[in-house]
Amino acid sequence: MALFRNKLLHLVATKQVFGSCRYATAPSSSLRDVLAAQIPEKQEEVKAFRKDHGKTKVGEVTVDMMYGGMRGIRGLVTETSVLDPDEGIRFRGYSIPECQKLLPRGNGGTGEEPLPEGLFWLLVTGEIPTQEQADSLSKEWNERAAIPNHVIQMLNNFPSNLHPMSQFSAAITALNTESKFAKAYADGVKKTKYWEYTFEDSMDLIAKLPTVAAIIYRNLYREGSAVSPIDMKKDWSWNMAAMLGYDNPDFVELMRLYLTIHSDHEGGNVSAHTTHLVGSALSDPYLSFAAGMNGLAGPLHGLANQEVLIWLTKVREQVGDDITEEQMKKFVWDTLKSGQVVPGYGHAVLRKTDPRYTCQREFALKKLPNDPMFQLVSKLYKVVPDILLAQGKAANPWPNVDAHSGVLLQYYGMTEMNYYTVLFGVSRALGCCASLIWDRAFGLPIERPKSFDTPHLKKLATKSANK
Ligand code: AMX
Repeated sequence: MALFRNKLLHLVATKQVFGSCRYATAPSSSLRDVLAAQIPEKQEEVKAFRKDHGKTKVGEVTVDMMYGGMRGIRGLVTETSVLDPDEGIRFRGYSIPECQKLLPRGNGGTGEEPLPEGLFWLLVTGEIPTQEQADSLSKEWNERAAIPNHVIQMLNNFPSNLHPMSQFSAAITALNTESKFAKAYADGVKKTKYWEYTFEDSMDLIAKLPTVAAIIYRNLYREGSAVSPIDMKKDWSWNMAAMLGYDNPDFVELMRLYLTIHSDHEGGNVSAHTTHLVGSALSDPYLSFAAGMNGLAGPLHGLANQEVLIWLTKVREQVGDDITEEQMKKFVWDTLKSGQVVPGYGHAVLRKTDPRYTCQREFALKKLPNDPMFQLVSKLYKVVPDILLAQGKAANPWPNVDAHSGVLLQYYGMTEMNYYTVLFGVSRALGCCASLIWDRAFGLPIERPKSFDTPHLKKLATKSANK
């Protein structure tokens, strides 16, 4: 019976039963079932592709690329999203404005922004979910949200000077007592079943993160006050806002937008790549994602959102809100001359304003047009790109996602800048986990690129140049 059901689901998913009519019956509201139906087809597709093109060259590697952070090397397969230098991110082919338009909405906010549940469904399956499918994920995550006592105790025992990101990463590592993948592996599960346990762990991990994040927040900034229990009627973002102690419907909506847009940025960024790399050793999803979070905690990556607010606060303290364009320019130049980067500007791949910046700016224009900090961010947008161009170093003078996010959070009362990267981390779990599931479905091997020392590389380069 189960076999027949899986076969039928497969036929429905591959449209062999109902032709162009996508769902002649109600679509399955189980993400696992939809995925289970897709995987065999995708495995066959990749197998055939590799058979035809396994030896086809798709790029080259130069010496500069090797010393230059592997920039531009085509070396990873990530199904969930692709980043275009000019256009920005597309999640499974959909731009951010398209996601804002097409993905299901939630209750309890203002209904303007998409549910991250819908985005996760899209990242995993490549399909825009129905409202029912997105709601089923909210329900499932609520059911999986409980975290074990040893993690709560560990968080409660951390000293207040331990950075929230260190607490977050440590808690995720310790959550691996719950890993179904690790247990199944120890029990000798077959490789073809790895994805199922990775899926289970991913769903559990995503479900548990808002509670972990809320405990850290309350311990550090709300005198250790108790986190309210998960409300089964609320979605993931709404529950998180409530657990953090924020009930403004606009903040709930902001959380939905925030958790959607920070989720994924193709495979090469530090957090996604690290999660994938560590996962390739078959470390369970908790260990893999915790490693990714240690990368997100770097100031050139996710910590930049904290750095931006610290920097903006300095501007306000030293010059005030009525800062002129000339004063602003001087402040930016002083930052550069002191050898620091302008946080929130530049990107390794993007060459235009980050659409994640743009959609946050649109949110701000609607909800907080007169906020002094937002005005400051807008003034910066006018002066920084020209200065970075004049300095002539940064390949991309335009703002990235981190230039804007802190400003929105502080407006609703979340002024604790050190905490901002934790929210980024909660969101990034969606992309990293969706990718891990497909890594296991494709049976990708342990990652192990070849490295050389400089003498070997010189020999290789000379040989290549003399050919
Ligand atoms: N301010 C000052 N200098 C900058 C700069 C900025 N915002 N962005 C790049 N540069 C400098 C680099 O430091 C580098 O200088 P160097 O030659 O002296 O080492 C030079 O310009 C060339 O760098 P690049 O090729 O343009 O960038 P990259 O790919 O090496 O690095 C990034 C990309 C994001 C790390 C860099 O632009 C940066 O440091 N930006 C500020 C920090 C930030 O906002 N990070 C968040 C990025 C998004 C994210 O991951 N969350």
